[in-house]
Amino acid sequence: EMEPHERAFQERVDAGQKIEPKEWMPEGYRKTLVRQISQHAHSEIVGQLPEGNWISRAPTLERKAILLAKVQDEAGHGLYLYCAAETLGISRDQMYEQLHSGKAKYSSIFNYPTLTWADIGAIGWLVDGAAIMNQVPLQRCSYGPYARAMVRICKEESFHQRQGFDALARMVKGTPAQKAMVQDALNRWWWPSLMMFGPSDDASVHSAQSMAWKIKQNSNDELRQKFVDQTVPQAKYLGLTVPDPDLKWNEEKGGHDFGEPDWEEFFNVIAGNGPCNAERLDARKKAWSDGAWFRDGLTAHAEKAADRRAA
Ligand code: FAQ
Repeated sequence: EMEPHERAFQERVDAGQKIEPKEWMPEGYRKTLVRQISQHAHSEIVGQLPEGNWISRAPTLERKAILLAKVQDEAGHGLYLYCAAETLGISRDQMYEQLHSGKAKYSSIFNYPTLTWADIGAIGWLVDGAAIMNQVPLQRCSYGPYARAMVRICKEESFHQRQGFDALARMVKGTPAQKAMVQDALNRWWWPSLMMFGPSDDASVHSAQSMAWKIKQNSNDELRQKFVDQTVPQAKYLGLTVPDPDLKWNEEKGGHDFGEPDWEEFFNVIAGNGPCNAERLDARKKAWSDGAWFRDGLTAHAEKAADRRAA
């Protein structure tokens, strides 16, 4: 029952060809990409806030320089991704409007507070670690501009992940209080990091279609499993305890069994009711209104320049 256009499109996707801007695509494909890429962009932009909170309080000049660079990278990723979404016919103003009105989501993880310096290490280690796990397969996404954006972004995320692990590796060798601070950070960030991969497969409304279109290559649960298997030995190396009593190695499946994230908490956070949702959105809305004079100035300048050219 597929239309000829749609069948030809699916055949190209199945053959592993990239779809490029302005080529014909099903409306649902375009909408799914706008949703996912814009949410991804918003995540990078909102994701600057929890870490930005610590730039002025980093413990050394070196750590401060590293954190500044990381947060700037995230701004770059956001702008890069907004550009990728714009190729699908949505404007940046429309995307901001969707973020500010609460219509567009951003990653649940950024609605948790950064209470200590160890949280900054934990974000690099766990949050960037989860982001890489999710984004490496997106480099093979069927939509060319998104796939290509992911290549550079993944390289930078690897640096972010290592700097976080390095910061924590230093702290766990410090005083007992420093080590306890790292364990506390792991306790608070572990489950929210697992939630970054989205709801369990049976509750994931978009996965089947997105996988058929090769926007996603793996299911949410597959990537969550890979993340647990990769991260548990790293926690062990740091001498930390993963806060999951059900966590154990399963020889038969060659992976870990682990507990169920608190899905009620997850759905509550993505509905806008997490610990920092209001604070994050207010910060973004304030940045938007504080920048109004600058946008107005740019527009006025562009209009004058156009008038001069016309005259
Ligand atoms: N948070 O049917 P599915 C970063 C929503 S990394 C909020 O499974 P899908 C780097 C989902 O949108 C973080 N909402 O959806 C960084 C949908 O709602 P909708 C950003 C979530 O799309 C590190 C509903 O639940 N990375 O920023 C979440 O097939 C450190 C049903 O879910 C990306 O965005 C969630 N965790 O799969 C920056 C990666 N999970 O839209 C700063 C690209 C699900 O119908 C510091 N995105 N939802 O209203 C993806 O891979 C996918 O969109 C998933 C969700 C896997 C997130």
